[in-house]
Amino acid sequence: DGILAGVREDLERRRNQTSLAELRARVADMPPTLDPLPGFRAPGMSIIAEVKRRSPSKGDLAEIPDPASLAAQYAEGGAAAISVLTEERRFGGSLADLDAVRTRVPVPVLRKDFIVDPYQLWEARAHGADLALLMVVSLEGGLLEEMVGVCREAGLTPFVESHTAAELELAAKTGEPLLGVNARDLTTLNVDRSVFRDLATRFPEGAVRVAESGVAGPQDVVEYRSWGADVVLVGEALVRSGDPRTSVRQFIE
Ligand code: IGP
Repeated sequence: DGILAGVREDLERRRNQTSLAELRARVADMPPTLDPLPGFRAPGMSIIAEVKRRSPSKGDLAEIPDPASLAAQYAEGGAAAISVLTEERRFGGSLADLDAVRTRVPVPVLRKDFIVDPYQLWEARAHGADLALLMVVSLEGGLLEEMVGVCREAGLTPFVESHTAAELELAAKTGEPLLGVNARDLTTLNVDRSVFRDLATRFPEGAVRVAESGVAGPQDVVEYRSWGADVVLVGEALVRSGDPRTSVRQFIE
């Protein structure tokens, strides 16, 4: 598939510049990661606010000259965590964005990318991430379990994303508590929030239920909450709002 081919090519280029051993040595000298789960489990709605410049479905979303400042405003508005899209070709992100955001916010930071190789997890950790996205659809044949194990070894909280009932079942089998359902179908790029509603009852007991994509305004957050979401991940609506701090605040209320 097109996105993954580019992701793998970019990853091999970076691997040639910085070895896994080098990354691991850097991580060994870093402070421990932040645990996002207490914030996500706190009463009321939690928001993961995303730094995203572009997307394959919408093209250019926003110029973000200073991702750290955007993230700081998200955190001031009360975001429980910040998501940073690091994929370069389709989303216009980078690991530099992750570094920048890490230095500016006190809340946990998620590396959002197409993560298919343990190298990317050590890289996430070395660049300050506390969480890493694991998409079930791109981690077949035991790779999901392996990647969950690498997350744990690196001190990262895995955030396991599904889009179908079959994927959510595989996600549940990992035993991980932080599970998301993306309302966007990544093959058609179509967003349908009822995908979350229909899967909401299939999360395992005790999981933190994250609804991803398709929030245009506070009423959509309220709807996701009525379907059982503990956390909502919002990108486009926040990067396009003129006032990200106030927007996050309105989404939580
Ligand atoms: C945010 P939105 O519709 O609020 O901009 O969506 C987020 O859910 C979306 O960026 C996303 C994503 C992904 C992007 C969810 N899962 C996996 C890339 C890869």
